Amino acid sequence: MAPRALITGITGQDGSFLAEFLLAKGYEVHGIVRRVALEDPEHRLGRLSQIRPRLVLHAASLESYASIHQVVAATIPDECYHLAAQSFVSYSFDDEFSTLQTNINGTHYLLAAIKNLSPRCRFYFAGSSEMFGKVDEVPQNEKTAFHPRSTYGISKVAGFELTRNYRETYGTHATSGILFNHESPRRGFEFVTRKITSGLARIAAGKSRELRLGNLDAKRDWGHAAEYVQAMWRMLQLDEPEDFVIATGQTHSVREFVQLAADHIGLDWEKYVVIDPALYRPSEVNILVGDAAKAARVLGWRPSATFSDIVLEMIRHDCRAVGLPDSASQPQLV
Ligand code: G4F
Repeated sequence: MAPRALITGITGQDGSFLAEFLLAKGYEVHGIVRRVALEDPEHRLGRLSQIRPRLVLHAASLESYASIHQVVAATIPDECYHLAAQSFVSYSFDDEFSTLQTNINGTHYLLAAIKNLSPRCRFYFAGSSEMFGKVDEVPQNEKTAFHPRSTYGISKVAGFELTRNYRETYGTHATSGILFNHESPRRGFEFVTRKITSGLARIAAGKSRELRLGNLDAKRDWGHAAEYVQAMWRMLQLDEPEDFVIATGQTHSVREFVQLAADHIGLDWEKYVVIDPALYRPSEVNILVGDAAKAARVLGWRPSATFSDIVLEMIRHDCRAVGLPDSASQPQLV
């Protein structure tokens, strides 16, 4: 019988890559989505359009234990990938309460439902490098202390601790992946990488005159989302659950990202990028760079996409989306 996976956050960047990956491996893939997504599939299920007929989608809310219980009871999954969250760090400064409530309770509800209804199910929690926050060592590994700088980071630390607690207390096969930033052309437009590539493409196409950004000096370890979801699956194949850092080990500033994307289309970015103090965060995570040696050793997982591969894939995609010819023949706008 095909193994059955349940994915929360299946409509997002990671969820859609993971669903494709698991289908290719012969899994029966179920996903939890909001009811509104089923009512407006064109807009809300866009990333799943190619695989939609092969998925079983369930309407439920991570804010309601009853609805989570119902889906877990109906599916009795072998593996559960909990990716859903309020995942935009900036928003967590605007609404601390809902970020904490949704992210912490959602994880707790799912763990409790699995413990009660499907105790042999293997559980993956999407931890985050934001848990490290104000880092006390570079690079960060599984032993680095957490010092989150936002309620988003705090909610992820709480989810990480809940996951560990279920593993130690109830024997749940529960794992946290501590994933550093991971991008692709499916990234949401609010995150800085996609904001940059879509914004520059619109400028190059004459559809926009400026790109407003915040802190260009922040440094992130950016990998490719399609590779990172494979690490999630590898974690759940271990006999004994353990936590893993997933990262490239390279860090680059937001400024470098802008520069490389703009260079690719021959745009003098300094003429178009406006620094907007309102986009600075009240507390910033200045530098993240991960050490994924444990993942390489235990999971045999290694990233292959480089920073420049990712930037180029995204800028080329967004240029095509606004009707520009492929990069080599971009107009020079300097
Ligand atoms: O792209 P970002 O919004 O991602 P951030 O905050 O690093 O978080 C992402 O990665 C985490 C770790 O894996 C995830 F847990 C989380 O869910 C999310 O996927 O911002 C990156 C950096 C920040 O330092 C920010 O201050 O870019 C800086 N930045 C500068 N200008 C901006 C902007 N970020 C955004 N979103 N928009 C700007 O205009």
